[in-house]
Amino acid sequence: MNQSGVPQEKILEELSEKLNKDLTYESGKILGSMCTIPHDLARKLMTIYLEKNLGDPGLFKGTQEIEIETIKMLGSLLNNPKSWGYIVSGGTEGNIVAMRIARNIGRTKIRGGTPEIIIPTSAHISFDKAADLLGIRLVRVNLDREYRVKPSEVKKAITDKTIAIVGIAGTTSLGTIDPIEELSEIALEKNLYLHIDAAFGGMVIPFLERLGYKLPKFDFRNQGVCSITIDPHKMGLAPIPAGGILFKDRTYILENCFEIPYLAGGTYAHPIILGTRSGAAVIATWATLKHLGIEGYTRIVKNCMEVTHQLEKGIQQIKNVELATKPVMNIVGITSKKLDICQIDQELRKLRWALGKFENLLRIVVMPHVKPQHIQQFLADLEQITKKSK
Ligand code: 0PR
Repeated sequence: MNQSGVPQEKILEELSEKLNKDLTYESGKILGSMCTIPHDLARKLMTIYLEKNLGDPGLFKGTQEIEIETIKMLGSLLNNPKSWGYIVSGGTEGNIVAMRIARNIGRTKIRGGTPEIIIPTSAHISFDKAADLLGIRLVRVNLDREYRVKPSEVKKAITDKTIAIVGIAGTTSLGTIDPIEELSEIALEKNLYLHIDAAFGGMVIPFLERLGYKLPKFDFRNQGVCSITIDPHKMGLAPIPAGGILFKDRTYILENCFEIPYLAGGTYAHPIILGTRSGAAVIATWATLKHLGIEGYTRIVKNCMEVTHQLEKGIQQIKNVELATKPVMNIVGITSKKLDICQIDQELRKLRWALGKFENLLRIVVMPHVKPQHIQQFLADLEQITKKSK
């Protein structure tokens, strides 16, 4: 820090220079992100209510009620009005919190040894973090040709140390949806905890269903599903930080809360990781969900799918690159049998296109900031690059 402080105008000048290096969503160049420009209403509310702290909800009872209402809205979207949960810092925290609850419930059943959870090989890195933090062993199960976990392999992977199964509704790399109905059957039969990571898909699939897409039931309609991660700060147009973790009902958390007795607002017991946390993000999420409603989100998802189909068709017309799989939501994987995908990515980056890069594919997430003209330009650049590559 400097001794005498710097005038505000100078700070703003310096900032604008520094932040010039950032890519912007408006430029259309950000094709590999699951985040986007938050809704205007959310932006406004974030600044107005910046000081609200849900780490001490007794001081902010109104904000706490708003969190409960937000969870109710997400719960009804996931077909369970009895859901109980929290707006958390993101999908990572949601998954870690769910794995902790699963471990605490499961470890009484396995009588010693390292608890195991079965995850698809497509699972997000947050499960590695959870396993490391919680002393859990991950058992990874392979995918079928459409990049969905194989229920028969899940069944085979179950041991007397298994405490939970994870299914994904909207995988990080390709947006595919695991056969959750079958996973639910297995979980019920074997009396195992089933967590669904719908961090991305949770704010997409319900609207695709309304648009007539035939997709597997991924939510609490399956009796075996115990918890779901669903992030408003991805396709929900909420500001960061706004993840969501929902449990089937309150009983899952009752025995698994940390109690903080000394708070100014009174005792608070909760099972999440953060202490001080943003009330403004919760208020902004509540407002965005309420304002857009089912119809608003359905429209947004419909637009994203139209752009997704434009991209899908465009890729099919470019020689030497292929779709990794037919997109099930607004995530598209590009692979190549002939060309080096890393090299293509490097060339795209020179033109400032920012895609996600996985082992053997490039990922595009067609978020609301990605418009038809951006895709048109991207496809033209990709075609040029593939012509030059060997
Ligand atoms: N579960 C799934 C299925 C995810 O895809 C992600 C994030 C998470 C959980 C964790 O969510 P948080 O990042 O909110 O903790 N997936 C993106 C990814 O890793 C996150 C992301 C977002 C990456 C924006 C880049 C980016 O620009 O690809």
